[in-house]
Amino acid sequence: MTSIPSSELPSQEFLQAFRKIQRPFIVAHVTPDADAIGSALGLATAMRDAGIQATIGLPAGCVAKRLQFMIDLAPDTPRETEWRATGGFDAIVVLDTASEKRINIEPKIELAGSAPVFNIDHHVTNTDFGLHNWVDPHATSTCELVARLLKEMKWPIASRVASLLYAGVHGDTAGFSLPNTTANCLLAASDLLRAGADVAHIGEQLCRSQARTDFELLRRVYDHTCVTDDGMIAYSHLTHEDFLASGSKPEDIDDQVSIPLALRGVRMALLFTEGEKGVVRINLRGEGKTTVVELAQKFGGGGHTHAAGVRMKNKPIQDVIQIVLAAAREHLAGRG
Ligand SMILES: [Mn+2]
Repeated sequence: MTSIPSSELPSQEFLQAFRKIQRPFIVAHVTPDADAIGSALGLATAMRDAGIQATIGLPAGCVAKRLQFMIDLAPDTPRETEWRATGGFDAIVVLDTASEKRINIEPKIELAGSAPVFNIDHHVTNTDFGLHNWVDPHATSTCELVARLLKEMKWPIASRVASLLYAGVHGDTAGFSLPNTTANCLLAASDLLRAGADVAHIGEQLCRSQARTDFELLRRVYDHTCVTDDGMIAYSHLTHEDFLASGSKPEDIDDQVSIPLALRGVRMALLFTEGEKGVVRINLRGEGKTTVVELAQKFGGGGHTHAAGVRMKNKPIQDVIQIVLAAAREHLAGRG
């Protein structure tokens, strides 16, 4: 019988400092996904349940329609739309965010004064920007890390917190189906179920609750999907006009790259979207042994080994497609 390796915990120094927090301001990354929302709102709610005055920072209008259900799981957890120097916060906890420039609150933390920054993340490209850093690139999700942290702190996990964290683990593993899925992640999910995570509700909300506008956007992703002659790379795009015509917003782009990735034999999928005029976002996914983070970094982006992202400004979307596709071919051929 193989034993399951114990999950990594933060350093003792991190834990000691974390235990002293009384009034944290908790933030995550721009265009928050299920893991960003789940970890930030889950941790804030759990800390409040433990008697700590936690507040989450979340700009107005940044949550995708399909993830609004997560906010509704903990509607009473206090939220601020921007950093308030007058908030009297004694710590800033940054979750699921690879670098300071990706923080989802203005102004960025360098303006926040003397409060220490705790950086909890699983991005392999994390820059260790905090005073206290806990980065575990082997974790599926930041929600998995928060679940470990809550267990270590011996704080109770209420069912709504369990649901928030479960949603993040589900989101970052595409329902426990990506190569990042580990035995430890399934154990963490099991703990969350025991704590009352509502699997059916989360599954329905994440997988079977598309708004008509999102459905219309997906139709266009299918319609625009192309495959390279060798069948290795599938890619699609959404122009700014596609967003306007479908009634969708930039924050509604989440995992639509899974559509080109779903084609048999495809090793890499790319989705190019111009939700915001003049800015092309690229979502990259690798299947099996194909990693994409190096390709993303080549264009100034980052993320995880098999799931990464890039933003490119002031270039027509068709030019961006040609440039990135050429680099993707090189990368797959082992020359990139
Ligand atoms: Mn994540």
